[in-house]
Amino acid sequence: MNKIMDRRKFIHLTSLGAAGFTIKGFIPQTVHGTSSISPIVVATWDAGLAANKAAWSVLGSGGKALDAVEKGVMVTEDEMNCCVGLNGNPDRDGFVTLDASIMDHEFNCGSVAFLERIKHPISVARKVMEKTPHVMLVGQGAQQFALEQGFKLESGELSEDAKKSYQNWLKKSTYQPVINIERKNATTQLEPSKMAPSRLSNGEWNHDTIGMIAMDSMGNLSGSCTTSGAGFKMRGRVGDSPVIGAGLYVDNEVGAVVATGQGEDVIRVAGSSAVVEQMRQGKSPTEACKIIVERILHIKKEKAKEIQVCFIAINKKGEFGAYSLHKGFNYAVHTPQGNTLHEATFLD
Ligand code: SD4
Repeated sequence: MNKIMDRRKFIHLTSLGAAGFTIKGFIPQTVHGTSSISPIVVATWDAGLAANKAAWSVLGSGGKALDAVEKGVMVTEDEMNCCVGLNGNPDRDGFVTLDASIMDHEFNCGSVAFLERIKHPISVARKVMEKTPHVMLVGQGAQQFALEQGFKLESGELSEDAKKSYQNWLKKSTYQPVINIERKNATTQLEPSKMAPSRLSNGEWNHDTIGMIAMDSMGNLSGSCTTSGAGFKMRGRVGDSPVIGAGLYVDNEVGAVVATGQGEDVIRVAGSSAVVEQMRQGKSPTEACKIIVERILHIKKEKAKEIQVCFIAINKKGEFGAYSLHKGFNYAVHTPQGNTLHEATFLD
């Protein structure tokens, strides 16, 4: 691994179509001496731009962070091809299985894992949080609960793209989870350790999760995370996204964090919770994310080359930050000034 490069690259995209502007962490403002705080929402990857837009329709009109983070990622669950929602790549047995979690400003949280044939796992996760005494439901039980709550059972048929990818994968299948090299040509067979997100043939990282964290005008934090997980994973495999403290964590006194990348390695260090704890010790969101990425590097050593892990974080002051193991992770930030895509600082 090379020395840490402390640079921040910035991609100038705004939903307003205006020239980009640099935001180095946004400090919430007191408006006219009231307690009104400027909201902020941050989401993983470039799909975060569209998700943020939907979240902003809630936050921008004074709505709750919890509603915003649900509504935001629902866009990605609907639209994303390959890796979030029912259009995602299947497991090695040909079934799409979904993981999602949500957490509010009062330590309420809910999640679903290994959920099949339900379009919006994030909304089922919210129902788990609000309607049950539990935090997590999985598999058939999660599906049964979703149906009881009025969710529709979808056909379970793979999308056209997913069918093609799966057919390609089957040709060489040795019945191991594989890295999803390219959507059009997802045939490369690698070891189980090399799962999502994966390197594309041009060396960039593929991505397959939407994570979102937000602060509303009351100063309350919430977060959400949803994914179809690693393509062609073992049947029953669950990643970090539905694991509270790993893929997502919110402590309203400190901050909110969400992870994307190789879930197994995020779970190993209780990633999102660990980042929150660093912020509690006074670290900035970026510093806090970096410390936990370094911890993963320390554990994985040479094998860190094969995986990607990324965190985004916001603190109670509305400052945001991100860090990834390798180049290529970007994230979207929506404030009252606009919706912008940023490239995260990375270790190597
Ligand atoms: C998982 N963390 O299932 C997810 C995958 C992911 O970008 O985030 N990929 O391990």
